[in-house]
Amino acid sequence: MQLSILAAATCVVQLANFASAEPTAKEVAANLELFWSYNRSDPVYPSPKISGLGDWEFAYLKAVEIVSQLTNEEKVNLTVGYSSELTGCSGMIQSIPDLGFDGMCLQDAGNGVRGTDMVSSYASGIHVGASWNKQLAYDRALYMGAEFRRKGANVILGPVVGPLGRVATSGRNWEGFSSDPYLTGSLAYETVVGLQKNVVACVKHYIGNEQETNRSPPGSYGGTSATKYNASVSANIDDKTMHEAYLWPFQDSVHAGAGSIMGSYNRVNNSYACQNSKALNGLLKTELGFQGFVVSDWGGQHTGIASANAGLDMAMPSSSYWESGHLVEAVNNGSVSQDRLDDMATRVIAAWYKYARLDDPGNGMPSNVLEAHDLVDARDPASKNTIFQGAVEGHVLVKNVDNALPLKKPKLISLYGYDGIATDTEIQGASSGFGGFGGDVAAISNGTLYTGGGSGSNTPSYIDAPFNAFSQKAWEDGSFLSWDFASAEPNVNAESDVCIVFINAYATEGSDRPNLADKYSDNLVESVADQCANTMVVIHNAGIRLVDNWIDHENITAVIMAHLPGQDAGRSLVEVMYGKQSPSGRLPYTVAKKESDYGTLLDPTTPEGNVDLYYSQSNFTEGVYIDYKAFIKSNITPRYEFGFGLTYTTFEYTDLDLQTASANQSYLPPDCTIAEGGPVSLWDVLATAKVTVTNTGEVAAAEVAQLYVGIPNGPPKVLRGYGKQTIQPGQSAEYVFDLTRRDLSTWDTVTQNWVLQAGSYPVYVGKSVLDIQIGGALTFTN
Ligand SMILES: *[C@@H]1O[C@H](CO)[C@@H](O)[C@H](O)[C@H]1NC(C)=O
Ligand SMILES: *[C@@H]1O[C@H](CO)[C@@H](O)[C@H](O)[C@H]1NC(C)=O
Ligand SMILES: *[C@@H]1O[C@H](CO)[C@@H](O)[C@H](O)[C@H]1NC(C)=O
Ligand SMILES: *[C@@H]1O[C@H](CO)[C@@H](O)[C@H](O)[C@H]1NC(C)=O
Ligand SMILES: *[C@@H]1O[C@H](CO)[C@@H](O)[C@H](O)[C@H]1NC(C)=O
Ligand SMILES: *[C@@H]1O[C@H](CO)[C@@H](O)[C@H](O)[C@H]1NC(C)=O
Ligand SMILES: *[C@@H]1O[C@H](CO)[C@@H](O)[C@H](O)[C@H]1NC(C)=O
Ligand SMILES: *[C@@H]1O[C@H](CO)[C@@H](O)[C@H](O)[C@H]1NC(C)=O
Ligand SMILES: CC(=O)N[C@H]1CO[C@H](CO)[C@@H](O)[C@@H]1O
Repeated sequence: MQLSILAAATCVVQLANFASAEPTAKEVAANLELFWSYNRSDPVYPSPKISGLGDWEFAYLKAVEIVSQLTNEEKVNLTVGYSSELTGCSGMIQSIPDLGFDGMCLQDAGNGVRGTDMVSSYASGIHVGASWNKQLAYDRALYMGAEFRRKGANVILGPVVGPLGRVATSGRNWEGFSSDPYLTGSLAYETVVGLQKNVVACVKHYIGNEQETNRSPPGSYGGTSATKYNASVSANIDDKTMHEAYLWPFQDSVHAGAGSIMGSYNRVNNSYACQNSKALNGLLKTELGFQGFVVSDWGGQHTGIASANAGLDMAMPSSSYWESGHLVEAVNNGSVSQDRLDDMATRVIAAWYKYARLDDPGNGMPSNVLEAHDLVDARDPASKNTIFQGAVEGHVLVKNVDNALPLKKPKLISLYGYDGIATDTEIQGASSGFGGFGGDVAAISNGTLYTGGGSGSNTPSYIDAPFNAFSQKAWEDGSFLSWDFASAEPNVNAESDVCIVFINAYATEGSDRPNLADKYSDNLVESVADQCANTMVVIHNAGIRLVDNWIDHENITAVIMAHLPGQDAGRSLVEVMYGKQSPSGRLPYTVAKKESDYGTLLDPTTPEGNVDLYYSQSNFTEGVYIDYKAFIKSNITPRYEFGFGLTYTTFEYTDLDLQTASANQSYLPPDCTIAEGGPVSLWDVLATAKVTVTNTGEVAAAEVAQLYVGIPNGPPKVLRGYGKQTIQPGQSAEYVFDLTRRDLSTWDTVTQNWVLQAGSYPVYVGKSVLDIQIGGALTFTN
């Protein structure tokens, strides 16, 4: 059937282009700046100015008023970080006291305040993804943002929505929510809204930052293994894949009102992300109508004039290109327009004004208290339950033979594995000797893994390790604990009722993971399982962890992917293992049977061949087919599919009801008014699905109902809705899924627009991408 396009093509975004000459090899050698600006990305100039879209109007007008009183030197100071030995901030912007601007503190990172005292360690991004709980994502962000604010930070350097998880071993996948753009985007939306009640959210890393290997050139800040090559890896992404996968969660973030976006280290189409005019001026500031400021990743700026003109608004942590009068001079000689500098400063002030003025930081605290300070307890006692529940809901039960779980007051419990106890020295946000830039990455890490390493790590108030929590529970139940957390091949007490092995899979910023399953941990598991008929495995995994070396062992009765729960790791695990709450986490990624099942998406691209301007190249030729879309396309059966997770009851799905929202809405010309996130009509609800889910088992549990759609000419199933509700035994709940124009559309590269195609759209609702319980179809016709 010939598919036609409905209601499209009127929203073409007009971009003003001008071309500039490409440097010759001789010019490249002679001019380093030109060398870095070498690109194969489309030029999009001039940089769109902030316009006060939507509810930005007041902040925008206020910012214009403030900026109009500044000299160019002062404006430049708003765009360049400075360092102060007095502050613990990751980045600082100077104050302008006369105008009531206190300066700004930009602080790591998206999972909790890093590197200071009196703060909390929240569950990490991957754990939030595994919880599939939007409300919990919002609540976490609300409390977390408040901690940043109380510490005097104005900008939180998170959340992470890139990497998206294209590369299975990528070192920072755990900082983001999921390998699916829809799930990631929906949780990013809630997170941005929650954070911005207190601080500016800085959504990162824009864009195509899918690997750590060769992320930066040698010698530059954040530079890693690229010792022989000139430039960082280039993510070469076609227009359709960009829109349907990598840009998608950034679009949700801008739609949520994000005040800041961080440009990534990598290149995109051979042009550095922080000077890529197509990505910044084109996609972000024109198409998505982004009103905030773009800040470079730390050291991710590689040119002065080119980056300013391409849409970078702030350089961190400092800028040899812009400071010391360089940017002022570039404005004076016309290389950068006065408008552009004004816009840079206006965007910075507007975001600060809208979300992060600390005039009244609450609790009567001074601003920028990350500077030498009296003890400031940033924690809200009311956050306790959110931190705990966030930890509970990211646990995914993947194997449970004959109801081995929940535990029923076992008499003799034996505990094994290096991950069962806290470390003997406090690791303080995992910033030293536990990741960090350029640190050696081990596959595993001593001590229970509650967060990953590098700038996305956080600082716990305490660590409740599994051993602590099981000790407490043994006291309550009168159980006896036997333990050996040190041995690689422990001797098992033959009288054990249950043996629990704690292992982990470590990952950190700065390097990609060496494997998806390490031998030491696998041997440990097998050694215990060989001696204990009721062996359970708990994995704190900072990313995908394969289990096929032992998953079919007859003595392994239960397996939990425990992800990165934050400071309440132990008690949240006990909550689930003893059935006080039934497990409700679902995998936000696909677990393969073997590494090679990920194909070319297992490992990062590494440079090969002769060194030239183009190395290393990462061609995203698989398009949108990553994670479950790739497995389904190649007809590979995974070990545990996307969306999978067991619980202690059973659910029945009935009464799927599919309605197009109004009989004629799809024929109306879409409203092309650009709001934050793109044309407003992208969020029109075109169809609604309803389904009834009944708890047919014995205990209460939360069910995550998932809706997948087959969009004509796309992957057969893409996630386009989910909901999570706790249902009592014998009770039913209705799940309602709204499908927007964007959810059902495809990106058309010719018209440069989202288009709704005529045709039939299969709809599947189920417990995972492969466990579909009920289905139907939506039809859009001419
Ligand atoms: C990258 O190149 C592809 C292929 O030419 C193009 O479709 C896409 O729009 C480009 N993206 C950027 C950001 O330059
Ligand atoms: C800009 O920042 C520099 C470096 O911190 C400082 O010395 C200078 O006084 C500032 N200039 C203005 C005009 O505020
Ligand atoms: C790039 O690397 C090559 C080979 O190491 C070296 O000869 C060349 O000078 C480098 N170019 C730049 C601009 O750093
Ligand atoms: C303008 O000034 C900048 C900054 O000093 C300099 O890099 C650039 O070469 C100058 N351009 C011209 C055309 O003079
Ligand atoms: C874990 O700690 C033990 C004892 O301190 C040490 O021997 C071992 O090398 C550590 N292992 C790792 C992976 O750091
Ligand atoms: C399972 O555990 C029992 C001890 O309870 C042991 O005798 C048996 O060999 C184990 N099975 C395997 C396959 O190792
Ligand atoms: C990536 O694509 C470019 C342009 O088509 C091609 O020259 C290059 O060989 C490809 N690189 C890899 C590693 O496939
Ligand atoms: C069809 O569109 C018209 C014009 O927008 C509107 O008044 C009418 O209510 C719509 N009909 C339905 C069934 O939604
Ligand atoms: C190879 C290529 O496409 N290079 C482009 C680099 O950017 C300039 C504009 O800055 C374009 O004119 C070139 O075509």
